[in-house]
Amino acid sequence: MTSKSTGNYRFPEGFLWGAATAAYQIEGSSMADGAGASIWDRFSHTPGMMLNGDTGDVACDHYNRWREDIEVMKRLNLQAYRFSVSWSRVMPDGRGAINAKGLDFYDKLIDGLLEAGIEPLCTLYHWDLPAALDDRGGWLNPDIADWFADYGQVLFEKFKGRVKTWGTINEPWVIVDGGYLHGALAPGHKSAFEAMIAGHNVLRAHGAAVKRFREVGEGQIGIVLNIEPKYPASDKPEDEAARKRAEAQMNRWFLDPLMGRGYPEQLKDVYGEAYREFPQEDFDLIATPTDWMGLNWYTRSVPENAPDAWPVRARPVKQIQHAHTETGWEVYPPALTDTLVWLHEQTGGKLPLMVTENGSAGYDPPHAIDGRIHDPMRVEYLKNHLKALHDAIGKGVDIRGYMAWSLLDNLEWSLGYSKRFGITHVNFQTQERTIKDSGLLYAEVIKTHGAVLDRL
Ligand code: GCO
Repeated sequence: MTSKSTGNYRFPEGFLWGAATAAYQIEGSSMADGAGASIWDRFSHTPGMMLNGDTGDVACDHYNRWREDIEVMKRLNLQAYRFSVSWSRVMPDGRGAINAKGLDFYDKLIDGLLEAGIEPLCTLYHWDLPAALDDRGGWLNPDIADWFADYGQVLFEKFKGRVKTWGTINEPWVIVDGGYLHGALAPGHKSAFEAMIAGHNVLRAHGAAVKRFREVGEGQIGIVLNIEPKYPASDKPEDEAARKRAEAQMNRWFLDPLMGRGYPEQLKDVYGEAYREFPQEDFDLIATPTDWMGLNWYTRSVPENAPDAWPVRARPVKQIQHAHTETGWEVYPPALTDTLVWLHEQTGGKLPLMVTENGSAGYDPPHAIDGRIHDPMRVEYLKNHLKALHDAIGKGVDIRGYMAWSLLDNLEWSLGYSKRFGITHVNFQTQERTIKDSGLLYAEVIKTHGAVLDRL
């Protein structure tokens, strides 16, 4: 508060700086100590589903190296760490019996973080559904709302007073679009009929967990959405209609019902005969008020009308004037500002927001060179997105924190280890960690509350 820096990019007092990961992407040892399999264990062991046949069997070996990883977090000056719990580690069958050793892993991790002065932000679900629940229909089974709330209760009670900020579900859209509509992610289904139902049950499960949290939990709870803003490709009416369909299918499908507005009308046009009506009581459950919302943000898109692109009938136009990351995603930082302003408006202007993921895949080498990893593209990306984030705060958006994706290079889902998003490099042969140039910059940003950005 008494700092002398008057830099434009100084962030508000109490702004929380951290980094994020997800269980299956980093932990490894997914079957250790009595854990049950998840749909990602199954999917990654199904030939042809993963690039290069990669699996999460070892990943970053975080299950064994979490102490070392907390040391990395300290060197990065992190104030917070967003991680997810593997449901089937804690409840091998997804319901019923608790695996004490699995729960103990997170118990120790949380204590270790608190000891290091790092605030744990806990996500209940980051895509690794217990395989035993998938055998009962997974997200297609309406009972999953209760299973999820019961699982949540185990964590709410166990970590009460230690975890203060909770996230229910990470990116409903990706769970459904990847897992049930296009099939590129576990469980690998391809059906619009299923997607409508799975999406609805993901939202119901979120609502049921929030309700349960109010009964037995303590702290703040919210959901984490990925929003990729849709910019106009032209002023042709058919492109504007395509833009609206894309926005409805990717962003408003989940945001609107959470805000009590039901499904956006364009969803009917997208899903046609697969579109379903659901009872009002479901929508009431889904709109159970939360304390905050997380935004995962990577890029924007510029969709044009494309009648053959199933089912949205829109296809992004490549913006060749801008850089693209290694995943082919356009680098366009002003869209982060726009998205935060939009989300602030869409959520009624009162819900605190947090950027729960933001980052980029770059062309990093497999091993450190002279003890360093130079990642100039990621440095640029980080710097410019932090400035864009600051601009949104300047426009009056209530943003409480920023979690870089990711603490570590890790398993990028079906792309395996081919894409590196870390601010810390992982040598997957030796498991050696090296903080990248982007991580060094981030540590400096945290130390100076953003003021270092004035010079960059
Ligand atoms: C996500 C994902 C991460 C991905 C990242 C990069 O929540 O989108 O949670 O798991 O690794 O987004 O694609």
